[in-house]
Amino acid sequence: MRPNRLRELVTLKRPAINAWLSCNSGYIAEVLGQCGFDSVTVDLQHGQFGMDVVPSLLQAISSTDAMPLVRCAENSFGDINKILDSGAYGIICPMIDNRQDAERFVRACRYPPLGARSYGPARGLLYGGSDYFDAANDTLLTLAMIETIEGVKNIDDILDVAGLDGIYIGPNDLAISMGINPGGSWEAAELGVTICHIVERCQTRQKYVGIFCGDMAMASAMKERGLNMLTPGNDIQLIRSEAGSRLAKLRE
Ligand code: 3PY
Ligand code: MG
Repeated sequence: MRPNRLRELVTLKRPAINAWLSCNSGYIAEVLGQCGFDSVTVDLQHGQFGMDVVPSLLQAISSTDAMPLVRCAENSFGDINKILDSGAYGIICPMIDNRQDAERFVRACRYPPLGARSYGPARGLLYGGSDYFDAANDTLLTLAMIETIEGVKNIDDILDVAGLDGIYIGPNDLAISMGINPGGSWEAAELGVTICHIVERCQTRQKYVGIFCGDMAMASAMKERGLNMLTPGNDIQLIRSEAGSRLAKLRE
Protein backbone atom coordinates (compact mmCIF):
# COMPACT_ATOMS: atom_id res chain seq x y z
CA MET A 1 0.00 0.00 0.00
CA ARG A 2 1.18 3.55 -0.66
CA PRO A 3 2.96 4.61 2.56
CA ASN A 4 1.44 7.27 4.77
CA ARG A 5 4.00 10.11 4.78
CA LEU A 6 2.61 11.35 8.10
CA ARG A 7 3.76 8.12 9.78
CA GLU A 8 7.21 8.49 8.19
CA LEU A 9 7.47 12.02 9.60
CA VAL A 10 6.85 10.65 13.12
CA THR A 11 9.80 8.29 12.69
CA LEU A 12 11.91 11.19 11.43
CA LYS A 13 10.75 13.30 14.44
CA ARG A 14 9.59 16.05 12.07
CA PRO A 15 6.22 17.80 12.32
CA ALA A 16 3.69 17.44 9.52
CA ILE A 17 2.54 20.83 8.26
CA ASN A 18 -1.11 20.44 7.41
CA ALA A 19 -3.30 22.66 5.21
CA TRP A 20 -7.02 23.02 5.93
CA LEU A 21 -9.56 23.21 3.10
CA SER A 22 -12.82 25.03 3.79
CA CYS A 23 -13.64 25.93 0.15
CA ASN A 24 -15.37 23.68 -2.33
CA SER A 25 -12.54 23.99 -4.83
CA GLY A 26 -10.43 21.24 -6.33
CA TYR A 27 -8.17 23.99 -7.66
CA ILE A 28 -7.41 25.39 -4.19
CA ALA A 29 -6.97 21.84 -2.85
CA GLU A 30 -4.44 21.12 -5.59
CA VAL A 31 -2.61 24.43 -5.11
CA LEU A 32 -2.21 23.78 -1.37
CA GLY A 33 -0.84 20.31 -2.11
CA GLN A 34 1.54 21.75 -4.72
CA CYS A 35 2.77 24.35 -2.20
CA GLY A 36 4.41 21.51 -0.29
CA PHE A 37 2.12 20.94 2.68
CA ASP A 38 2.60 17.40 4.04
CA SER A 39 -1.18 16.91 4.18
CA VAL A 40 -4.35 18.72 3.17
CA THR A 41 -7.45 18.21 5.33
CA VAL A 42 -10.86 18.51 3.72
CA ASP A 43 -13.09 20.03 6.42
CA LEU A 44 -16.54 18.46 6.22
CA GLN A 45 -17.59 19.91 9.57
CA HIS A 46 -17.32 23.63 8.78
CA GLY A 47 -16.26 23.61 5.09
CA GLN A 48 -18.77 25.04 2.62
CA PHE A 49 -19.68 21.74 0.94
CA GLY A 50 -21.19 18.31 1.56
CA MET A 51 -20.19 14.65 1.25
CA ASP A 52 -20.75 14.49 -2.50
CA VAL A 53 -17.69 16.60 -3.35
CA VAL A 54 -15.29 14.69 -1.08
CA PRO A 55 -14.09 12.22 -3.78
CA SER A 56 -13.21 15.00 -6.24
CA LEU A 57 -11.45 17.10 -3.56
CA LEU A 58 -9.43 14.04 -2.55
CA GLN A 59 -8.58 13.40 -6.22
CA ALA A 60 -7.21 16.95 -6.47
CA ILE A 61 -5.08 16.51 -3.33
CA SER A 62 -3.81 13.13 -4.42
CA SER A 63 -2.52 14.56 -7.69
CA THR A 64 0.18 16.05 -5.38
CA ASP A 65 2.51 14.55 -2.75
CA ALA A 66 0.31 15.80 0.14
CA MET A 67 -1.55 13.17 2.16
CA PRO A 68 -5.34 13.50 1.75
CA LEU A 69 -7.13 13.80 5.12
CA VAL A 70 -10.73 14.57 6.05
CA ARG A 71 -12.28 16.06 9.14
CA CYS A 72 -15.69 14.37 9.23
CA ALA A 73 -18.77 16.37 10.21
CA GLU A 74 -19.60 14.03 13.09
CA ASN A 75 -18.84 10.61 14.52
CA SER A 76 -20.94 8.71 11.96
CA PHE A 77 -20.17 5.08 11.03
CA GLY A 78 -21.67 5.40 7.53
CA ASP A 79 -20.03 8.71 6.66
CA ILE A 80 -16.60 7.67 7.94
CA ASN A 81 -16.78 4.41 5.94
CA LYS A 82 -17.65 6.40 2.80
CA ILE A 83 -14.89 8.98 3.36
CA LEU A 84 -12.25 6.26 3.74
CA ASP A 85 -13.63 4.48 0.67
CA SER A 86 -13.13 7.78 -1.20
CA GLY A 87 -9.38 7.56 -0.52
CA ALA A 88 -8.77 9.53 2.68
CA TYR A 89 -5.51 8.53 4.39
CA GLY A 90 -6.62 9.80 7.76
CA ILE A 91 -9.70 10.99 9.62
CA ILE A 92 -9.93 13.77 12.19
CA CYS A 93 -13.15 13.30 14.16
CA PRO A 94 -14.64 16.27 16.06
CA MET A 95 -15.99 16.31 19.60
CA ILE A 96 -14.64 13.09 21.10
CA ASP A 97 -15.54 13.41 24.77
CA ASN A 98 -15.05 9.96 26.27
CA ARG A 99 -13.97 6.38 25.71
CA GLN A 100 -17.29 5.36 24.09
CA ASP A 101 -17.00 8.16 21.51
CA ALA A 102 -13.43 7.07 20.72
CA GLU A 103 -14.44 3.40 20.43
CA ARG A 104 -17.27 4.31 18.05
CA PHE A 105 -14.82 6.32 15.92
CA VAL A 106 -12.25 3.51 15.73
CA ARG A 107 -14.98 0.96 14.96
CA ALA A 108 -15.82 2.97 11.79
CA CYS A 109 -12.17 3.41 10.72
CA ARG A 110 -10.62 -0.04 11.19
CA TYR A 111 -11.35 -3.34 9.47
CA PRO A 112 -12.11 -6.33 11.76
CA PRO A 113 -10.92 -7.55 14.13
CA LEU A 114 -9.81 -4.07 15.34
CA GLY A 115 -13.03 -2.38 14.17
CA ALA A 116 -16.11 -3.03 12.06
CA ARG A 117 -15.44 -1.08 8.85
CA SER A 118 -17.32 -2.63 5.97
CA TYR A 119 -15.46 -3.68 2.81
CA GLY A 120 -15.83 -1.61 -0.38
CA PRO A 121 -12.73 0.58 -0.65
CA ALA A 122 -13.58 1.98 -4.11
CA ARG A 123 -11.17 4.87 -4.74
CA GLY A 124 -9.18 3.97 -1.61
CA LEU A 125 -8.00 0.91 -3.50
CA LEU A 126 -6.95 2.96 -6.54
CA TYR A 127 -4.99 5.47 -4.45
CA GLY A 128 -3.72 3.04 -1.79
CA GLY A 129 -2.87 -0.02 -3.90
CA SER A 130 -3.96 -3.61 -4.34
CA ASP A 131 -2.93 -4.70 -0.80
CA TYR A 132 -5.25 -2.04 0.66
CA PHE A 133 -7.23 -4.47 2.81
CA ASP A 134 -4.12 -6.02 4.40
CA ALA A 135 -2.39 -2.71 5.14
CA ALA A 136 -5.19 -0.16 5.73
CA ASN A 137 -5.44 -0.65 9.51
CA ASP A 138 -1.73 0.10 9.94
CA THR A 139 -1.60 2.91 7.36
CA LEU A 140 -4.63 5.18 7.83
CA LEU A 141 -4.34 7.75 10.61
CA THR A 142 -7.14 8.13 13.20
CA LEU A 143 -7.15 11.34 15.23
CA ALA A 144 -9.82 12.12 17.83
CA MET A 145 -10.48 15.80 18.40
CA ILE A 146 -10.30 16.93 21.99
CA GLU A 147 -12.12 20.23 22.14
CA THR A 148 -14.20 20.14 25.30
CA ILE A 149 -13.39 20.07 29.00
CA GLU A 150 -15.09 16.68 29.20
CA GLY A 151 -12.68 15.34 26.58
CA VAL A 152 -9.75 16.77 28.54
CA LYS A 153 -11.00 15.07 31.73
CA ASN A 154 -11.23 11.74 29.89
CA ILE A 155 -8.05 12.03 27.85
CA ASP A 156 -6.34 8.96 29.30
CA ASP A 157 -9.44 6.79 28.71
CA ILE A 158 -9.59 8.08 25.14
CA LEU A 159 -5.88 7.39 24.54
CA ASP A 160 -6.36 3.83 25.87
CA VAL A 161 -8.58 2.89 22.91
CA ALA A 162 -6.77 0.42 20.63
CA GLY A 163 -6.63 1.53 17.02
CA LEU A 164 -6.66 5.25 17.85
CA ASP A 165 -3.43 6.96 16.76
CA GLY A 166 -3.85 10.10 18.81
CA ILE A 167 -5.43 13.49 19.30
CA TYR A 168 -6.05 16.63 17.28
CA ILE A 169 -6.70 19.67 19.47
CA GLY A 170 -9.47 22.15 18.59
CA PRO A 171 -8.56 25.31 20.55
CA ASN A 172 -11.66 27.30 19.56
CA ASP A 173 -14.29 24.87 20.82
CA LEU A 174 -12.07 24.09 23.79
CA ALA A 175 -12.04 27.81 24.66
CA ILE A 176 -15.85 27.97 24.40
CA SER A 177 -16.19 24.93 26.64
CA MET A 178 -14.02 26.78 29.20
CA GLY A 179 -16.13 29.95 29.03
CA ILE A 180 -13.54 31.84 26.97
CA ASN A 181 -14.33 33.59 23.66
CA PRO A 182 -12.87 31.69 20.65
CA GLY A 183 -10.31 33.28 18.35
CA GLY A 184 -8.33 35.12 21.02
CA SER A 185 -4.87 34.34 22.35
CA TRP A 186 -4.18 30.61 22.75
CA GLU A 187 -2.67 31.43 26.15
CA ALA A 188 -5.81 33.25 27.41
CA ALA A 189 -6.84 32.35 30.96
CA GLU A 190 -6.36 28.60 31.52
CA LEU A 191 -6.57 27.72 27.81
CA GLY A 192 -2.80 27.55 27.24
CA VAL A 193 -2.29 25.42 30.35
CA THR A 194 -5.04 23.03 29.20
CA ILE A 195 -3.59 22.75 25.69
CA CYS A 196 -0.15 22.01 27.16
CA HIS A 197 -1.70 19.37 29.44
CA ILE A 198 -3.28 17.58 26.42
CA VAL A 199 0.06 17.69 24.58
CA GLU A 200 1.89 16.35 27.62
CA ARG A 201 -0.52 13.41 28.05
CA CYS A 202 -0.15 12.45 24.37
CA GLN A 203 3.63 12.73 24.40
CA THR A 204 3.96 10.76 27.64
CA ARG A 205 1.79 8.01 26.14
CA GLN A 206 3.73 8.22 22.82
CA LYS A 207 0.56 9.07 20.93
CA TYR A 208 0.22 11.33 17.91
CA VAL A 209 -0.76 14.94 18.68
CA GLY A 210 -1.74 17.72 16.29
CA ILE A 211 -3.38 21.13 16.62
CA PHE A 212 -5.20 23.84 14.68
CA CYS A 213 -3.37 27.17 15.10
CA GLY A 214 -5.12 30.51 14.78
CA ASP A 215 -1.91 32.43 14.08
CA MET A 216 1.79 31.97 13.38
CA ALA A 217 2.88 32.81 16.94
CA MET A 218 0.81 29.87 18.17
CA ALA A 219 2.08 27.60 15.36
CA SER A 220 5.70 28.43 16.29
CA ALA A 221 5.03 27.81 20.00
CA MET A 222 3.45 24.44 19.19
CA LYS A 223 6.39 23.54 16.93
CA GLU A 224 8.74 24.24 19.85
CA ARG A 225 6.74 21.78 21.96
CA GLY A 226 7.34 19.02 19.42
CA LEU A 227 3.77 18.34 18.24
CA ASN A 228 3.41 15.90 15.33
CA MET A 229 1.03 18.04 13.25
CA LEU A 230 0.63 21.81 12.91
CA THR A 231 -2.17 23.47 10.94
CA PRO A 232 -1.29 27.15 10.40
CA GLY A 233 -4.90 28.32 9.77
CA ASN A 234 -7.36 27.38 7.04
CA ASP A 235 -7.34 28.27 3.32
CA ILE A 236 -9.40 31.44 3.82
CA GLN A 237 -7.19 32.65 6.66
CA LEU A 238 -4.14 32.20 4.40
CA ILE A 239 -5.80 34.18 1.58
CA ARG A 240 -7.02 36.93 3.93
CA SER A 241 -3.69 37.29 5.63
CA GLU A 242 -1.65 37.53 2.41
CA ALA A 243 -4.26 39.76 0.72
CA GLY A 244 -4.35 42.03 3.78
CA SER A 245 -0.59 42.43 3.95
CA ARG A 246 -0.23 43.13 0.19
CA LEU A 247 -3.03 45.70 0.36
CA ALA A 248 -1.54 47.39 3.41
CA LYS A 249 1.87 47.60 1.70
CA LEU A 250 0.48 49.20 -1.47
CA ARG A 251 -1.73 51.61 0.47
CA GLU A 252 1.20 52.94 2.50
C1 3PY B 1 -11.49 24.23 16.90
O1 3PY B 1 -10.57 25.01 17.15
O2 3PY B 1 -12.47 24.04 17.64
C2 3PY B 1 -11.44 23.48 15.67
O3 3PY B 1 -12.28 22.64 15.45
C3 3PY B 1 -10.36 23.80 14.69
O4 3PY B 1 -10.76 23.62 13.40
MG1 MG C 1 -13.91 22.62 16.75
